[in-house]
Amino acid sequence: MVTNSATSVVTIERFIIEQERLHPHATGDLSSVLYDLALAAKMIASKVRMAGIADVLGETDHENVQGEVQQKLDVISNEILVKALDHGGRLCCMASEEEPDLIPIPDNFNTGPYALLFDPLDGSSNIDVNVPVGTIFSIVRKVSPGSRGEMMDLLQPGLAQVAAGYVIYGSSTMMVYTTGQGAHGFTLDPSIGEFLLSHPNIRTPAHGKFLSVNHSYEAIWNEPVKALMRQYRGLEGKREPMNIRYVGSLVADFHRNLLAGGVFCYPANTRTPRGKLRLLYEANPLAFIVEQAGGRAITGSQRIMEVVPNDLHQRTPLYIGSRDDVDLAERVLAKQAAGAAA
Ligand code: AHM
Ligand code: MG
Repeated sequence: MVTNSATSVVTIERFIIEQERLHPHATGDLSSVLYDLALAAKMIASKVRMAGIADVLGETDHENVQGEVQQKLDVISNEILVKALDHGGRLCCMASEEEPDLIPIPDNFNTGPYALLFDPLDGSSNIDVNVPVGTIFSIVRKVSPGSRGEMMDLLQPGLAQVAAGYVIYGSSTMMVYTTGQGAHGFTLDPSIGEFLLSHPNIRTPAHGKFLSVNHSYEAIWNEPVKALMRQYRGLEGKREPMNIRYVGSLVADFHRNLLAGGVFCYPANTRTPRGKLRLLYEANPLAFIVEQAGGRAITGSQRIMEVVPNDLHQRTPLYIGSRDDVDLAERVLAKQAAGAAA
């Protein structure tokens, strides 16, 4: 039988161009940023693949007379992203989990109409034990008056995002992104070095079976959160118990639940009263993706993408995933909060 598989192969570059054509006034600037991100993702993927070997080389370097110290992969990933994106003339500034302040575009490069925020290697503490890690990114339009970006460009609510996505470095490397027209997934074919469309228009199930939460914090959760977890686990209420699956690597937990259905929760606790995860480059981009896939993301009481940020590294509680499961969080947390206030 002769198959016509060649016509169904869509590279990420081709897909980005086709998406751009849906916007008659598109200039190509956003597409260029997305290409550069895909390139950076491939470079990071190749470094992550070498993690165990690189660690060995790092120790050797550490002992040599030149005193070269092996850089940790999260620092390397940060540098790859900055160097892949800073000279394209499409960005006015950047921000990274790895850097305390705004990352300016060097004076010798042109600037452009977008700002980029990213977590270069989320879950990097898992690398030593070969657990999936990821890159998360968010793109917003420049709103400041000058040509160089300012903090006001970075401190925009998630609803201002024009594109967002993540890359998971797992058993395969995948990039999932949205520009507001669905969430689409691409798998890296390492033999040709291309991301190929593998998951067009991802839809997350309305309710799922997976509950991702670090249950070891139970003693430091408040009562409403404990009550919610009892409901998810079928210990109270009429729900079927959910299966607990927690990698401890946000991208890996989120990705599994996006495809298979479920909810990821990182509630506030008495040790981290504002939650742990960062609003601008962890929660917001994943919220944009999950909403495009039919799911939801809330702080507990508010839609994540409506939160107005006031700090670059601001943290937020996060409940994200299948619509019905996040609805339950909203209902239980609101009811319990009302009860406590009465
Ligand atoms: P990081 O940005 O320092 O890597 O921390 C974020 C990670 C997430 O990937 C993960 O969901 C969470 O921290 C796990 O935290 P905990 O170990 O408290 O459950
Ligand atoms: Mg992180």
